[in-house]
Amino acid sequence: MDNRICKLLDIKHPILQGGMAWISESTLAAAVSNAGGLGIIAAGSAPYDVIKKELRRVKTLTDKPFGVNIMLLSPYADEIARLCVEESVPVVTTGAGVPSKYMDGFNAAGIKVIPVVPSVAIAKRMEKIGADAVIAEGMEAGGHIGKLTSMALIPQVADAVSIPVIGAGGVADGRGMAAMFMLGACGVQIGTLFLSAVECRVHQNYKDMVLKAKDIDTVITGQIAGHPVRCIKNRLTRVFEEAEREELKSGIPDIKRIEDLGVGKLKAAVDGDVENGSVLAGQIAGLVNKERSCREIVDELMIKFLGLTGY
Ligand code: TUI
Repeated sequence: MDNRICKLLDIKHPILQGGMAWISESTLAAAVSNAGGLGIIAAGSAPYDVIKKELRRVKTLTDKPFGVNIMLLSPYADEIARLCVEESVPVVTTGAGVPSKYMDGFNAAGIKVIPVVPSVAIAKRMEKIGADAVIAEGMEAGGHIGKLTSMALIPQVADAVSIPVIGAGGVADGRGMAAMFMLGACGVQIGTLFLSAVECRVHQNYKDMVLKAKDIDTVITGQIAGHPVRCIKNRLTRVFEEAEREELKSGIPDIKRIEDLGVGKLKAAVDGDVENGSVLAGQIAGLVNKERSCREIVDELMIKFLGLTGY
């Protein structure tokens, strides 16, 4: 396939697996890379040693390119960036910030840098600091999100930058992938669909919640604290809803109270407490109904995508 993302990353299919904190580890990343996409290990808020082990392991499981996602709000972001350089990771994606201070190190190590962006202005900034591509992520996505939908964001970013644009947020089949290409993307990043993969080692309770979710089952928590996070409705999201309503009514919202409600809650869900934890997932969860291997997922995405676009 004559595609800018495949050429840039030396991969067969223009499909990146989302870097989902606590979830995207070496087994999942290697399975996606072996299927011809780009598997990504999410550093999340894990320290150097944990991710070093994951990097060593992924290299034993695949000889294909893979990536590391650095969550820039992590207290360990500096050491994870250094680790990526030391280990000559082929690709780094970033989330929740601008990776300016790491760019010299990444460039010197020949690492391809692909930040996630929620707006045109931030996409332009990423191009200016030397990003190789951007992932424009619509608010349909799971986890920490921006304000714009994929439909509005992706064509505007595609017009504003010259580097390749990867579309994320709302893709779980070949139709969604084709739509992203119509909007100007030349690759997709997919998270929620890979939660259902056989090789995804998230707790079965989390997987089942995604598999059972319907179209209207995700909500956004933490909006008034300035950290909007999309997750599947459960006891915790109802607690958030009530607390946010109370704080807004008070006139002087206690932001810390809202922020504290989310602390440690993703790990709780990943470990199986899907009622009191944050079950991060995108709006497309309603389309994800069966567990399959990463190879089956990637192959089906590509067959449908190619059938629709005639690539
Ligand atoms: O990062 C994500 N999704 C995530 S990260 C996560 S774990 C977490 N932990 C603590 C607090 C919050 C989340 C769960 N889900 N997606 C990529 C993403 N990046 N979405 C939005 C952005 C973003 C936002 C602002 C990227 C750059 C940006 O720049 C603003 C600036 O000036 O720093």
